[in-house]
Amino acid sequence: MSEAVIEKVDNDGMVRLTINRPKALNALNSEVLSALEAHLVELEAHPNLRAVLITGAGEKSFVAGADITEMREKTPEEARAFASQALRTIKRLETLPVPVVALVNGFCLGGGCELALACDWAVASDNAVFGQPEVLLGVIPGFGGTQRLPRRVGPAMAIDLVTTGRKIDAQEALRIGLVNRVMPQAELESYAEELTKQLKGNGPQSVRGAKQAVHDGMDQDLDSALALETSLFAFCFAGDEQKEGMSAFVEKRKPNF
Ligand code: DAK
Repeated sequence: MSEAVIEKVDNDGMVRLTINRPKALNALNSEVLSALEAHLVELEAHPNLRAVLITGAGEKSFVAGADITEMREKTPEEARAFASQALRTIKRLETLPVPVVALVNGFCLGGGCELALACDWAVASDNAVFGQPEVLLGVIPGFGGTQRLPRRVGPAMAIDLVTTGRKIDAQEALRIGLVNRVMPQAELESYAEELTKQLKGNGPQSVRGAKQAVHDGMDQDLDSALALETSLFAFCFAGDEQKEGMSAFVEKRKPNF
């Protein structure tokens, strides 16, 4: 498989994907998108997948956007095909049944910000820079930014960002809810380790169920979403995880999921 995306999987189903084009600040070209999609297709079939972390190679950039050089000469038909490939790939990431976390280690612009928005949450290094600067290039966000950004930060802030194209720092991204946490770049690795440890300690089916309830419920009215939660909650009692988790509590020991 192409080295444009590097995958590391541990024995417990924790996966790390690294967008690997550091000389171009990990800009998303067709090769990167194809490689990413190929990894995601494999991960969709992984029987014991627990979580996915996604980051960019090097210390300067998560992803500095779609590849402008590659896009420059595209016809409208080619632009549509490129956007379709990106939308499909990003959707695959978003709909993985396990938590997907962006470790944003620098520039997170345009398609990079849209990639981070498809993750369940994002954690940023304090040097990270966010933005949807497409209007500066004569286009609009094409990888879902106009739709996922307002859902995460609200329409007023989203329209501000997509029409001015202004860049914001990690602290502002934290304030508006674009990222969950900000930390020195040197601490991103220990965060990843801590998160991995934490998720490994939890019931794998419960973690999947909790994500599903939030995701699927967001698209429904409240009563339907609450009914969905009830079904998923009841389903927990059909498997071993609930018995082990609650027995471990009563027996004052750690659960063995
Ligand atoms: N594409 C291609 N190459 C890029 C790039 C990008 N997005 N970003 C950086 N690079 C390359 C630079 O060209 C440079 O390459 P060399 O000159 O060394 O060969 C190398 O990475 C290092 O970049 P800089 O020398 O510029 O580094 P600086 O630290 O000075 O500046 C920067 C870093 C991130 C501020 C700057 O590189 C920059 O402004 N980059 C562009 C950021 C950007 O505008 N991103 C959004 C791209 S547009 C669609 C509609 C829209 C879209 C897609 C589809 N459809 C409807 C189909 C648009 C999506 C976007 O993401």
